[in-house]
Amino acid sequence: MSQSILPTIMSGNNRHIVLFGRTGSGKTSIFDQLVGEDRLEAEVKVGVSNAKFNPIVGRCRLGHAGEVTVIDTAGLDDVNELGSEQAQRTRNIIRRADIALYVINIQEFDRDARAALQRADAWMRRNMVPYLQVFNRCDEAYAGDIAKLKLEFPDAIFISTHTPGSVSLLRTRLSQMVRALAEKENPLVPEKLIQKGDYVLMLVPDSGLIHEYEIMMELMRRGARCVIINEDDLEVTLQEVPRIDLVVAYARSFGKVRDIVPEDIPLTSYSLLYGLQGGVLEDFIEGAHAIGTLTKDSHVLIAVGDRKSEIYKEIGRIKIPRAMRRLIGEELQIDYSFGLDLPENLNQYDMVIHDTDARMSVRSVRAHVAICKEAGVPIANYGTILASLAGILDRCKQALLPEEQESE
Ligand SMILES: Nc1nc2c(ncn2[C@@H]2O[C@H](COP(=O)(O)OP(=O)(O)OP(=O)(O)O)[C@@H](O)[C@H]2O)c(=O)[nH]1
Ligand SMILES: [Mg+2]
Repeated sequence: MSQSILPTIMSGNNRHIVLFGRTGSGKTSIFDQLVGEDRLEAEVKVGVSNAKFNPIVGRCRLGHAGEVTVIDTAGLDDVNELGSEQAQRTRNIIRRADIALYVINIQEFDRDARAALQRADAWMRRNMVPYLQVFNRCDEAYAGDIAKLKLEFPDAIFISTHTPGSVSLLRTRLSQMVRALAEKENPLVPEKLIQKGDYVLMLVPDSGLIHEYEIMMELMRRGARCVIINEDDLEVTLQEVPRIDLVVAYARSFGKVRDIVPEDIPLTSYSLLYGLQGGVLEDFIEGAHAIGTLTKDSHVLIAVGDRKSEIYKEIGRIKIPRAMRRLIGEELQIDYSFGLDLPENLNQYDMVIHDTDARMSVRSVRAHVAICKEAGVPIANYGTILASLAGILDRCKQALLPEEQESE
């Protein structure tokens, strides 16, 4: 599969379930049964039915949990396998998954396979991917062995693709897992940020609402009253409207807005709200603090999802580099990466700044945060960097993550 197909299959709002595991464990057999029964669309068969090098994608309906995307990957004998492009690609797919299935051939569950499972387990936890251990080929195993393993791995599922009905057990389990994900999801507007009847001032550009619309609708659903204005009208509106409980601005206008909006009115941005929803805002805030450690010899990477996006052209290309060089030194080296994958050589950077692209799924953003954490490189997004450059990072943090809430 060419790299360019990956973004297509890995974006979109469907939940993604990835099958991975050692060679011959039965991933493709499980994939065929999950997808085959209720196939809604033929998979992207680029390498023609060969998952050796190409992930294969299909869709499957999981009862109440709705439609999910299922991805079959090539055998990966050890999740920590280095050096191979295929292993790297598989890891990147797993990192973006909502749920991963680690498929184990129960017949070959020897010491070596156990050690591989432990490494996979540690890796999955580090990358924050919910996963399920699937012991396959149980038709060939002794009942006593299965019973022992069930005690040892109480959360695992034991199936066989050769036994009719076995995969429906897996479907049921997956459906539960998918529904549990939805329950854990953060709301787009945090519970305590606004109350019914609050007045929210929303700054929007002349070009009209696009992603702001989603936040506005969420505010309205929660009973807030939204006043939508152009940035130039901020000062006069603040005087005319008797009460404002929240201001949602563009992070790029923080520099202007911070002096106009009184300190006691919470101030935030669209990108900060999206970061909070994705569960990565705290990481981004921590990453943005690293600005204070940069010197003129530092090396910064701006990771951009879509090089054609207006936000990148305005913020990533011009505004942030200019402001950072003014602060740190003209010599500050800034590189760019494009697309869904971060470059391999992350270690050489002192900081990664993540593009705010609403088309990039929460899954991808989380994966990037996990990858940077693993590499020990601070990662921020446009919103937190712009807040930091405007000197209001703490103020923005206080609005969305007030101290007293953290201990709850
Ligand atoms: N007895 C038995 N054989 C199975 C079962 N599931 C899969 N197999 C067989 O195991 C072999 C490998 O299965 P695949 O589904 O291709 O395994 P895979 O994990 O996709 O293999 P790679 O893609 O090469 O890593 C095939 O011959 C399958 O027919 C099972 O539940 N019981
Ligand atoms: Mg296969």
